[in-house]
Amino acid sequence: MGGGGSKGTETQYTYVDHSKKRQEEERQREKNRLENERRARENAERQRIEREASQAAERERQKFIQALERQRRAEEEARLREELRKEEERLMLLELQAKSMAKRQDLFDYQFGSKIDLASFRGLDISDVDKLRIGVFGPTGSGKSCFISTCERVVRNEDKGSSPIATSGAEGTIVLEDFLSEMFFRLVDTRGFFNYDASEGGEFSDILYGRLKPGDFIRRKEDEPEFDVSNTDSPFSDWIHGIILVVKANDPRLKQGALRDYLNPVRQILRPKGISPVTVVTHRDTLKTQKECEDALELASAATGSSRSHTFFVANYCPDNPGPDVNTELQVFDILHFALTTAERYVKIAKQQKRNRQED
Ligand SMILES: Nc1nc2c(ncn2[C@@H]2O[C@H](COP(=O)(O)OP(=O)(O)O)[C@@H](O)[C@H]2O)c(=O)[nH]1
Ligand SMILES: [Mg+2]
Repeated sequence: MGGGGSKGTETQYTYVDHSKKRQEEERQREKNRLENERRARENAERQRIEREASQAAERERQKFIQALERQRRAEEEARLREELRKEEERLMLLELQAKSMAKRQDLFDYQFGSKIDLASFRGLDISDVDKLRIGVFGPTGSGKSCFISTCERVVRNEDKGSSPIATSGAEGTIVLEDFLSEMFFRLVDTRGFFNYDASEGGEFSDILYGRLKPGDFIRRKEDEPEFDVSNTDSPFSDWIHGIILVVKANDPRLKQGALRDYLNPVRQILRPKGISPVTVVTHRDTLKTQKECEDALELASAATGSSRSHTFFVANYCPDNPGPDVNTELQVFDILHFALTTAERYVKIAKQQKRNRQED
């Protein structure tokens, strides 16, 4: 049974050894796998480097954009600050200009007695006070004419004054002249008292009591006699009622105390009369430090006998300060206010003295 039919078809097996080939294939696969892994790693690494580089570039770009933005904002803030500063400056200037305009109007509206209270003149005859004359005295070249011219421009709000200003250092004023005659007060320009001596003492009194009149030549020893100064007293309104003494901030005699000696006779004449002078210090622009400025005011006050509260700097309009300048305007209005106040006080004293004499 079984096997009979298959007797003739015996299966034959041939043994073929494939193991070497398989090993080889296996090795190749492993090599390929490793190669692929290596490539993948390299790729990943390259991508990582590229990613990091692009991230760094992006960070740099962002930094740059932020820096630009910061700069733009800083510039914008600076521009706004500057605009604000300019606007504040403009508003401040407007405020000062309004103040100056109001003071100018006050000066035009000025009525005698408004500074020290008209009531204090009760019982005194002031009917002849139809003007106040403020004499402007000081050494030649101190800036008297320049100061008067500055006052004219400030009061009239004009571009030009009319007082003759020395340009060569020589004496520019040889006549006694009233300026701002349209106002209740006038400023009287005088010849400089450079070499003050006894004859000038007489001249000073002649001016104070109105014996020297506007337009009169002030006679000096070296001049030809022009006219005789009468010794009779002139009307009260022709007297000098207030005094402004002008000194130069950089006058060397200020430091040496020589100006104090030089002005001593002026102080001696003014004190018993009851005229307290207002002092104006010019040429402030020639001083450099705050200390120099304070010293100049102190020395000027000592030289003229004005109290410190009646001693002022003024920046005269001159080639170095052509103006108009609102600060100069306010300085001038301040000075004129004090000059008018002291003039009213002097009128009161003079009128009281007159009444006392009459009562005696
Ligand atoms: N730098 C400067 N120069 C001034 C000032 N005031 C006056 N001056 C000049 O000083 C010189 C004498 O001025 P002036 O008014 O004629 O003197 P006065 O002799 O007292 O009448 C002129 O050249 C003016 O321009 C000032 O405040 N600063
Ligand atoms: Mg002069």
